[in-house]
Amino acid sequence: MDSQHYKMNGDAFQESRYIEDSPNKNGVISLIFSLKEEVGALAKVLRTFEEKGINLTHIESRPSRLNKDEYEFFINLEGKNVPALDKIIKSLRSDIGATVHELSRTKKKDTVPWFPRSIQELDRFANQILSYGAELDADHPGFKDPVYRARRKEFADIAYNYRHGQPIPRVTYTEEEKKTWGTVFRELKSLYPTHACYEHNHVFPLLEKYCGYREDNIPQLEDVSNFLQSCTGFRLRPVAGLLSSRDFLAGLAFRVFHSTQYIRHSSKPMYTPEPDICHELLGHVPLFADPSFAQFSQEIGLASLGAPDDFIEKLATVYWFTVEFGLCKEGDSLKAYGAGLLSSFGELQYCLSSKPEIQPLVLEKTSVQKYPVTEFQPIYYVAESFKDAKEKLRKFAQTIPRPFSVRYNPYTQRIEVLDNT
Ligand code: HBI
Ligand code: NLE
Ligand code: FE
Repeated sequence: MDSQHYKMNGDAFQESRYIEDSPNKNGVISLIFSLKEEVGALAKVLRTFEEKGINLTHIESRPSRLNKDEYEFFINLEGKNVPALDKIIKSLRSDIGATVHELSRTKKKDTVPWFPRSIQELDRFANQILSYGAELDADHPGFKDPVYRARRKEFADIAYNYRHGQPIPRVTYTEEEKKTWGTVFRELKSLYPTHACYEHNHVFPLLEKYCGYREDNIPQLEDVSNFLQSCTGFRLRPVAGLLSSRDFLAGLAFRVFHSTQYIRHSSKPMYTPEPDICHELLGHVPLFADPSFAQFSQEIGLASLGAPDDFIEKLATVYWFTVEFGLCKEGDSLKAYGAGLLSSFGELQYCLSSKPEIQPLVLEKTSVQKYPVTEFQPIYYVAESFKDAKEKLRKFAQTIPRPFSVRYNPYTQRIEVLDNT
């Protein structure tokens, strides 16, 4: 994770009020490296530090205990320019053959976690997945099914190789996969008129008309992504597995939703703890076509950019109790708008029964609520409206300690950073 915590760099074309790399604020970095005893060996190394403008504040030497013909050098240096330092360490290892040990990199409080500034940079998340989509745990219903496992690997590879701007590869789903989809589709469709929120019911017929939403057809991510772009500018990109909350939420800031493409195992159609194509297409997609909901989702993403880890956890929890498992008021009744509810036949009925606890959405409380991830939720939070949820989120976002604010420029598809200090 450390290499991700770079000091923020202002872009060359931006005005000076934008955050610039500010020197002298980073911590001290300690290194030990060993060199063969040879005339000029140390001078050569020191020159590389000089060339990159890195200031050494301390140096000690001692004969190496491990290799008799080597000397070890202990140095402290100012951690101003971490990317340059990373290059030096790499070249010490490969060009000079030195052994380098990094002892400490004291992270200063004011370093901001790295975040993507342009939509293309979301490509970097592809190889940072927490669990590769093909690695199934022993308790996964597909764990002992070699055909299912091989299929999961195919989907993971599509996502792994995907780059921003490419069309999402179309998939020919098997008869078994289509049958699973058909079951989920049919059962859920019968519940939506009574259980789903207005917005979901409003968009669903359009998805049937334009995107091939049918009991006997699994829609293609590419078609759905194009449809969403025409509604709210949201787009899908395939993802090989679970992303960290930080990366997943960052996508939303660009109106990019990371979507799985595989389907749940045929033995458990009514509930799965993992996202799958049923969850994404039936749960998430209809809501991302709604302008007010799209705005709310993007603002969670914007609030997350460069936020400290504890706030990322809170925002992920807010995401969980809204986008995933949210209920909303409609007149005197409650409806589901959370995707985790709208894609689970079992939980969609349960959430509007008298069994679970229901609470109003209060972000100070909601953001610290503990929740299970592999069973029905014991508690749900009710939003007055998407507009109300968005206003609450904006207030909440103001409590995030960030020395800057962000806004998304849809013309350049870049995040603009405004310095608040
Ligand atoms: N990664 N691929 C993927 N899909 C998700 O729905 C997802 C994720 N990572 C984290 C996450 N969801 C949420 O639990 C929140 O932490 C944002
Ligand atoms: N439980 C949901 C379903 O069965 O569709 C998926 C939830 C993903 C967070
Ligand atoms: Fe989801």
